[in-house]
Amino acid sequence: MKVVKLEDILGTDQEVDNGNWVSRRLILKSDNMGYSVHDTIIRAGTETHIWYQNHLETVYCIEGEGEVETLSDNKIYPITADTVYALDKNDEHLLRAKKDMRMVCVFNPPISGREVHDENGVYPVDES
Ligand code: 9YT
Repeated sequence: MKVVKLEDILGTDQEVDNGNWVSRRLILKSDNMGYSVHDTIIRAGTETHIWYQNHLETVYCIEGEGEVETLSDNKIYPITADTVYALDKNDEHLLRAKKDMRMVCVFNPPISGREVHDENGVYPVDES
């Protein structure tokens, strides 16, 4: 069995900061679980364009306050603690944080480790 403590990955390659968010990647592709698990802080006052065309993501907000706007229909979903959203249609969206938001994110297929969004809000396909 594997045990990972958040404090042990802070400041390592498994902590990825893109400015709007910092993603602490706890379980990665190399762990061979079929998904990755991240503890991500979305910084207050930011808006991030995201479109995971190659991944499904489920996000559990455990702290903070913000909203998601899905761009196909311009619906706005308030997101606060104890709320899950699942991007089950690879939904293109804007993520806005009113307060710092702490999110537990699960990706299928798993993230390898260092990915950040490209200019279209996408993570690349990992062919390795
Ligand atoms: C909630 C969300 O999609 N945040 C962007 C970062 C991403 N979840 C990650 O890599 O942890």
